[in-house]
Amino acid sequence: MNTINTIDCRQQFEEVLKVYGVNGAMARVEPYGNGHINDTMLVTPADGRRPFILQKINTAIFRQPTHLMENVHKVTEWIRKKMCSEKGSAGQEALRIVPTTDGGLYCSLREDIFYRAYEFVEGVCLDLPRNKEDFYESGVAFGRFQRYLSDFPVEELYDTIPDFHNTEKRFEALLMAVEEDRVGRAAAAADDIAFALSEKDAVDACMECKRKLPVRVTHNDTKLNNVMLNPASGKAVCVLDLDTVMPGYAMDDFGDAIRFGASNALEDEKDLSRVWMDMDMFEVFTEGFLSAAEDGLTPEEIRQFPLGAKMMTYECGIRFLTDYLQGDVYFKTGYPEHNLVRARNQFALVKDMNRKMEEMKRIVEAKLKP
Ligand code: ADP
Ligand code: GN1
Ligand code: MG
Repeated sequence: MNTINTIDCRQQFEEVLKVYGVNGAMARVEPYGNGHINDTMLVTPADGRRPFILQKINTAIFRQPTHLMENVHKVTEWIRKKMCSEKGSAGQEALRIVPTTDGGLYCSLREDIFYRAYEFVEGVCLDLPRNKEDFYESGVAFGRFQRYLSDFPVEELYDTIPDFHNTEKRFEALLMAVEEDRVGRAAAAADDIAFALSEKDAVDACMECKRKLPVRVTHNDTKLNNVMLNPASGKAVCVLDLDTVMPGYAMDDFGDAIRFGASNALEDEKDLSRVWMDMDMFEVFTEGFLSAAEDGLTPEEIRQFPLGAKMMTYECGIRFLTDYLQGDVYFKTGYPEHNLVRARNQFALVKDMNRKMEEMKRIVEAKLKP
């Protein structure tokens, strides 16, 4: 849950809203969505103007918000053009930045305080798919995203978070956090740390595999709740959360989506007997993603999707664990053990994926075009 102390922030919101031509004293501003990173608000102006999304960018994580907004602007304009020229794209949207009154992409109050606004996209955003169709559609949305950007000049994008999906660097960060044990939590997480370390060979194999794959423009945060679905038709409307669009690997976009949406349970489910990968969900996502992206991907990239699923789940697990050991400085948390619960949950899923690896490979292989 996006918890923001709106009363404390009220004065700042009013200042920002003025830059967007809105009388903040009269507008309704409510925390919105379930993102772990930015402060997201739904703003409903009193003057009848359409509601919009206002986000305070997390500048502790995104150190160059101006670069980030340039990326988002370029990518959304590019996708919009592609949609216009493609038949069958009715009902699809690309995120639209609301400019400030003087045409800016963001509003900066101070060196480290950045806000940006997006037009509100109508629809439903889910933390768990309600059925196979939801997950299939999210696969279509991310597959399409991949295809629309397949000829975007990748060198034009900034790395908004360097080494974001460099699992080896994430592993090293975990080792450092264990060694430092800054807040004295390592003992409580000893078994979890041991599991993380036991997968070191998989980290090396994944790094080796990526060296042979093409670098693409990827989303890098392909959670189901970063896609908007049309509540009436169930079709994907829009891919959200473009902060991490940068050079990356298709296997990571595929994998991160499986990590989140093919799990039987929420990312922070404590009852680990409920945490396992649903192979039907795996299969429908593969179908949806490939139906929309396949022509732009090589068979070798597609063959690495099962490894992507496992490694993105593992990587997310070690990121949660590292954050727990560092005192919850990165992800938003709802209670003190939240990151540990999330890490255990992700590791339970990795274990299930290890058991199901051959089955995943068979499904993917069967979907490759002859
Ligand atoms: P975070 O980086 O913190 O995850 P997101 O950009 O994903 O932030 O936004 C958090 C949530 O807010 C999304 O999961 C979605 O529910 C909602 N949201 C974000 N942008 C929009 C938008 N333009 N229209 C409607 N809802 C949105
Ligand atoms: C964060 O921003 P959000 O909530 O969509 C994180 C992802 C993690 C995810 C885990 C910029 O995603 O990398 O996989 O939490 N985003 C960033 O739920 O770190
Ligand atoms: Mg998000």
